[in-house]
Order: sequence, then structure tokens, then C-alpha cells
Amino acid sequence: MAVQPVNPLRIIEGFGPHLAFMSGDRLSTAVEPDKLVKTHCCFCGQQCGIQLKVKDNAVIGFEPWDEFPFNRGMLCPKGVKRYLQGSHPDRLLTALKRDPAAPAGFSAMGYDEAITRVAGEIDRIQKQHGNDAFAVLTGASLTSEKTYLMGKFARVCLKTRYIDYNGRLCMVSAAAANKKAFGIDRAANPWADILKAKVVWISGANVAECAPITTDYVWQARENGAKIIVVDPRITPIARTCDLFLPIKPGRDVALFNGVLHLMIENDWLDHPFIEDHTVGFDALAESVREWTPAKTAEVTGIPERSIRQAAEWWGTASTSFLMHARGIEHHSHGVRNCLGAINMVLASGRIGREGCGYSTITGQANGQGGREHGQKAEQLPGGRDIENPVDRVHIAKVWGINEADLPHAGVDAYEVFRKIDRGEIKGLLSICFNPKVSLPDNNFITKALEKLEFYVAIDFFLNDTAHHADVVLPGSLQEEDEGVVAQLEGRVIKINKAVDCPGDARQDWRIIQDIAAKLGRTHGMQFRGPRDIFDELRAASKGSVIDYSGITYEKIEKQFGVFWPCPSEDPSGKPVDHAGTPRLFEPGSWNPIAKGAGPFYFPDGRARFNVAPYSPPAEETDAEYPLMLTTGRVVSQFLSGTQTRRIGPLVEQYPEPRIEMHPRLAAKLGIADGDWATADSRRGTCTLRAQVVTTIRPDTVFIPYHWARRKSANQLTISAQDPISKIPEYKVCAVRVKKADAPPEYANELESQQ
Ligand SMILES: Nc1nc2c(c(=O)[nH]1)N[C@H]1C(S)=C(S)[C@@H](COP(=O)(O)OP(=O)(O)OC[C@H]3O[C@@H](n4cnc5c(=O)[nH]c(N)nc54)[C@H](O)[C@@H]3O)O[C@H]1N2
Ligand SMILES: Nc1nc2c(c(=O)[nH]1)N[C@H]1C(S)=C(S)[C@@H](COP(=O)(O)OP(=O)(O)OC[C@H]3O[C@@H](n4cnc5c(=O)[nH]c(N)nc54)[C@H](O)[C@@H]3O)O[C@H]1N2
Ligand code: SF4
Ligand SMILES: [Mo]
Repeated sequence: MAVQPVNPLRIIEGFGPHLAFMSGDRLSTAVEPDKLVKTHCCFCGQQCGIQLKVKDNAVIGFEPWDEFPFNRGMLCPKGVKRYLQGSHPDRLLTALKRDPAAPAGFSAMGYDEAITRVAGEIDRIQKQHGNDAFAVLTGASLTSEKTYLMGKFARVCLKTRYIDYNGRLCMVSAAAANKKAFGIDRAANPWADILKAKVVWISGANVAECAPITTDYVWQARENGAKIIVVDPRITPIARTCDLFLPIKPGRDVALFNGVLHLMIENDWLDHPFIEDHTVGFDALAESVREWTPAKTAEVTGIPERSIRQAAEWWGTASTSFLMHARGIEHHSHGVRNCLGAINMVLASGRIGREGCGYSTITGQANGQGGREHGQKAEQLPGGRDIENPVDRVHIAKVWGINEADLPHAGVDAYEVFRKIDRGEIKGLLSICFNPKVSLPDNNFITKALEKLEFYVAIDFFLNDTAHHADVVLPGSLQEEDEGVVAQLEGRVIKINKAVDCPGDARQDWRIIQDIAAKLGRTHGMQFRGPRDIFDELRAASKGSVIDYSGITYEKIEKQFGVFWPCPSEDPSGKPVDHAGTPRLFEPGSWNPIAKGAGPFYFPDGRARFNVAPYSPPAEETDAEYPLMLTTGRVVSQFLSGTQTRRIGPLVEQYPEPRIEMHPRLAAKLGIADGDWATADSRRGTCTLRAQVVTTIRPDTVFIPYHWARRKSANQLTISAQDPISKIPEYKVCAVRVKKADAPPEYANELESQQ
């Protein structure tokens, strides 16, 4: 039977302040809860406020949390159904060991025995092959306390240089561009500024499906008279309600930004005083975009010239504006340049650092922002400090009570970790909150590498697809089983509150990590009593840095509905202050620890940087053999590798399986009808799925959502080309060919095992 996915628009149409009331979940439980816990959603970076209903130590439903200012009670379908995870029969209640004789390939083992085994293997591998033979991979769904602990665990306890995290697949291109241009990596504005913008420019962001609450902000801006411009190879739900849609060819965004800047210069739609007083590098940039005439821009991007001119005019002449982008421009081998192109356009307009004038990447994971701040990145120490900067090293070594000389140096990105495993340089791996077998590109290579490990331990609350290759799996905690902070997409630090205890042998993640440290006999700095203790050390470690959390407390977060960092604990003269946080960055006259009053940007001279951002084509161009472009991404009802959302029945029903989206003209050429089986081949792999024939995609491009594993995984096809600066993979474009196919024989079984 053909399974019909629900058109995402239908979900979006039902979306509004009343979604929560429509869901039934709120009303279904006639049972009186023991308590309501104010906390946040466990899924995307918007971190909607929600109240969890708790009865007998179980989360049984939710109530909206109307006072939380970001979402004011609104939730998307995932937030509404998240509470169903905890009671799922697959929830890990014991540690597991690999056991080929057991029916599922794993059998239960005692928690203490598991910790002993893990510590023993770490010790053995490090003694035999050196400290760097053991690597750690972490995730940005973890609270900031845990991400801080993981960085410290790798560098102080394991003394390995190899730690990196799944945000490497996510916002690192934007992060690198923000640091290059502004000297700081955070949304420049609170979302309230969107409402006051007269032009909202959205590049490569499927806002309605991936940042549903942001849709409400965009629509409110439109009601206030804003023009909405959307740039995407697909007419996504937000594009269907925009004023101007630019159907870009995948991988060409920097050409568009350069082309718009060319027209801004030609028509003198520039803020000369701002450029003069607050930036450097404009002349070189202006010279570099001279070649980007509207005709050339149209040819490279595939966007009609008149649309480019219209977009440039609206952007160039706006009184206020907000530019946002997401992975559509970032997941590229030139992702950093794409983001720099966007920032150049913003800086040339001078519309930043004041009300209604803003710029931001739309952060993806729950703690996508906080997860890139406090030291789980290969090259970073807490407070966004640089692991190769001698002053930063000394500061953190002091906080950690170790010699600077004993602090490891920079490691490598998450994909490179797998290349090192493949080459036999890394022999052991601990992963927490990461599912690389599904989420990394060209994932047949990842599977091969995983099987080469001498020892692999995964910490998760479900046996995710990567953990199937583990020797030991430790039962970690769901978000509602622990407390701690996360930074949501605006840069607002908020508090996750504990609602229930861990079931069975499951433990809070930070306890598991410290249990391993204790068993190794390496307890130095790894004896925190809880998240509050860890947070206090994080605050001290971040003090005086760009990402200053020293003035943030759990109490201040509760009182203010979150605190925007930087939030120092001292004023410029060193006097203690009760700082309220910094919702909007770069305001004229604002002080920061780097510029020290010289200007609003985070460089010693206080000026923002224009960066020349040349265009180059994607790593893999189409040709006669592989004539189509594949782009990949998301659907509203599924989340990332699907480990969590493929176990939530109502979300599975909404979009049960991945499909290959293609335009009717392409489908006709290939002899494929809607619902037919089709095979997509790339130079790396092959994937057979049903076709979804839609008029909302470019005819030269096909799209596959990536939330599924094994035979249904889009990442069998994707390319492992990476941006040279950020190391983000090029998920958004590679070359494929598509043909009509028969149903894969194992299809029936896989549907059964989907949950
Ligand atoms: N429902 C849901 N929501 C989520 C997530 C989820 O898995 N499911 N994940 C969260 C996370 S971690 C992230 S990172 C965000 C991602 O949020 P988004 O970045 O908005 O989502 P994607 O689907 O990855 O890609 C966005 C859009 O980029 C377009 N695109 C592809 N190639 C190009 C290109 O070359 N140029 C341009 N301009 N556009 C292009 C795609 O057609 C797609 O519509 O969502 C977060 N929210
Ligand atoms: N083709 C393609 N591939 C992509 C993308 C794309 O657009 N296209 N997008 C990329 C992006 S933007 C991202 S962010 C990555 C995501 O990449 P993944 O790391 O695969 O993301 P998750 O699915 O969140 O996997 C995290 C695992 O952590 C577990 N987990 C969640 N919270 C916790 C916790 O608090 N504690 C513990 N112990 N475990 C936890 C979950 O159960 C899950 O098994 O995928 C990337 N891959
Ligand atoms: S998934 Fe994102 S938009 Fe949906 S409820 Fe959770 S935080 Fe809000
Ligand atoms: Mo992401």
C-alpha cells in the first residue's frame, strides 16, 4: 500500500497560537498531574517554552507556557508529541554489550561492569597507542554544562586532542563567517526585531518546517508591511507566502549576494557614513563584485535577471531589514563564503545594531548556539577561546588546575576523526548525543570505519543506528531527566528543568562521564556534584571572554525568561555589576571586552570586516553521467537522524518514509509517476525510494529528506567534500542520476522495523 505523506502545508496552515489546543494531548489526560514543570522543548534551536505534566515520575502530557516570550504558548507538531519518547519500549534501561548470539545483537550488562569495561578499554588503548588514539564525539542537544564537561573530560581526563561534535555538520560555516566579519558568533538581534523590519530576506531556510515559530515572526512582519524575499531551489511553505521568490540553483548563493551588492553600489544604495565609521575593507570588496553584473549573476544562479534587480532594489532601499539564513547556504564546500556574502550585503546597508535592523543564522539543534561556545569543538576552549592562543590556554589551564603544557592542542573535525579511524590512527571512540552513521555524508564510509575500531562506547537513551556498532552502550538521560542551560537561537540562555528521574539503570549523562573518570582513577576536576556546580565553573572559565557568562545565574534566567549573553559580572572598570544581558549586539556606543569602547564590533578597533567572497562551483558538478543536482534537508515532523522522532507514532504517520521530490517535467522525462519507485545513484551510493512529484522544485534538482537510516538514508549519496575553513560537509549539492525502479525486496521488513 502506498503511504501518502501529509503535505507539510496542511500542518503549517493549522499552525497558530491554538495548535497546542488542537492536538488533544493537553486534554486527553483527565488524570490530574502531580506537577507542571516549566521547561523547554528538546528538539530545535528555538527552544519553545513548554510545561510538562508529570504524574508518578512520568511525563504524561503538556500544557502551553504562555508567558515564555519567544513562543507565547505556540508549539510545532514535534513539541506537542515529544513527551511520548520517555515511555517508548526501546528506551534503554540497562547498559548493553555487543553479543552476536543475542537476538538483537546486544545483551544487558550491569552498569558498574559496563563502566569498568569502558575504563579498562580506554586505559588499554591509551597505554598501547598513546592518548590521542582515543577520540570523543559529542552533540549540541546536550546542555551547556554537559558540553563544557565533555571538553574538559577529553582534554583533562583523557588528555586526547581528538574531540569534536555534531554541530560540525550544522552551523560552523555561519559561526566562522560571523567571527571573521563581526568578531563574535551569535545572532545579532532578538527576534522581536523581525517585527519592525520592512524587508525580511530569507536564504536557504525552510522556516515553516524547520523553525516553525519563526514563521509567526515573519508573518507578523508582513502584516506590519514588510516585503518577504525567499531564496531556495524549492518553493517551501514560507516561500508560498513571500513577495519575491528567487529559485536559486543549489550551490550558487555567494554569486547572488555579490550580484545584489553590485547593484547596490551601481545605484548608490549604500550607507556611506556607516561604512566609513564602522567597517574596514569595503574598497576591495567593491572591486571584487564589479564582475557580478545582473546578466552574469542570472546565468550562474539560474534566477531571472528581473528578480535579482527587484530583490536588490527592495533590499537596497529598505529603511529597516532583517536577513536570515540557515543550512541551505551553509552546507556547502563554500559555505563560509556564502555566509560572508550575506553579511557583506547587511554591512553595506548599514542596517545592523539598531531596532528593526538585524542579521542572523537560524540555529538548528536544541543547544546549537550554546553547544558551539564552551569547548567541545576541536579548536576551541570554553568561552569561545582559541586552543592555540597562548593567553587563552593559560587562562583555561588555570581554571582547570593543570599546567598549560599538559593541555592538548587542536584536534580535527568530526569527519576527519573517521578518516583517522579508517587509517588506524584512532583506535577507540566514545560518542554521546551523535548519530554519525546516519548523519555524516557518504555514510557507507562511516560504517566501514566504525567496524575498524578496537573499542567503541556510545551513550544514548535509544540504541541509535551508530550505536549498533558499539561494544558497550551506556543508558544516558532524556532532556527531561536533568537540568542545565542551553542558549537558544537568539543568544538567550535559558534553563532546562528536571521533570522526572532516570528510569532503571539509566543515569544523567554527566554522572556517567564522571563514573568513567573515577574508574580510570583520573578524578582531577571531574567531581562535580551536579549541573549547578559545572555551571559555576563554566561561568568562571568564560569570564572576560567574548562569550561571557559570568553574570548569568540560574536565578536570573528564571526571573528574566532567559539572559542574553554576553553578560559580564563586572563593569569596564572592574566593579561588580548586576548585568541584565545583551539582547541586541552592535548598538552604537556599546562596550565590549575586545573593542573596549573603540566601536560596537568585537575587534580591537571596534570595526566590522568586509570580506571578499569569490564564487566557485560546488565540489561535484553535474555531467552527462550524473545530470541532476541532489539537495537534502528536512520535513516538519521528523528531527535529524530520526532516532527520537521515528519512535513517535503520530509524527511517523505525518511523513512515514523519505521520498525523492522531483518536478513533473523531470518525472515525465524519466517516465516516473507520483508514488512510483525511483533509484537515485551518485558516485558513492544508491538509494531506492518512492517519488513525490511536486511543482515546487527546480526541474534540474531532486530533494531527499535525510532523517532515515540504512537503505533509506540520503547520506548514502552525499559527498564528503567540506568547506576548507569550517569543515562543514556539502550536504546541499552533489550530482546524481535518477531512474524508475522496482520495489526493493526488503521493503516490507524495513517498514516494520521503522519504529
Ligand atoms: N522539522 C525539523 N526541524 C528542524 C530540524 C529537523 O531535523 N526537523 N533540524 C534542526 C536543525 S539541527 C537544523 S540545522 C535546522 C535546519 O533548518 P533549514 O536549514 O531551514 O533546513 P534544511 O531542510 O536543511 O535546508 C533549508 C533549505 O535549503 C534549501 N537549499 C538547498 N540547497 C540550497 C542552496 O544551494 N541555496 C539555497 N539558498 N537554499 C538551498 C532546501 O531546499 C531547504 O528548503 O532545522 C532545525 N529544525
Ligand atoms: N544529508 C544530510 N545530512 C545531514 C544534514 C542535512 O541537511 N542533510 N544536516 C546535518 C545537521 S544540520 C545536523 S545538526 C546533523 C545531526 O546529526 P546527529 O548527531 O545524527 O543528530 P541527532 O539525530 O540529534 O543524533 C543525536 C543522538 O543523540 C541522542 N540524544 C539526543 N539528546 C541527548 C541527550 O541529552 N543525551 C544523550 N546521551 N543523547 C542524546 C539522540 O537519541 C540521537 O541518537 O545531521 C547532519 N546531517
Ligand atoms: S521542535 Fe522547535 S519549533 Fe517545534 S516545539 Fe520544539 S522548539 Fe518549538
Ligand atoms: Mo543542524
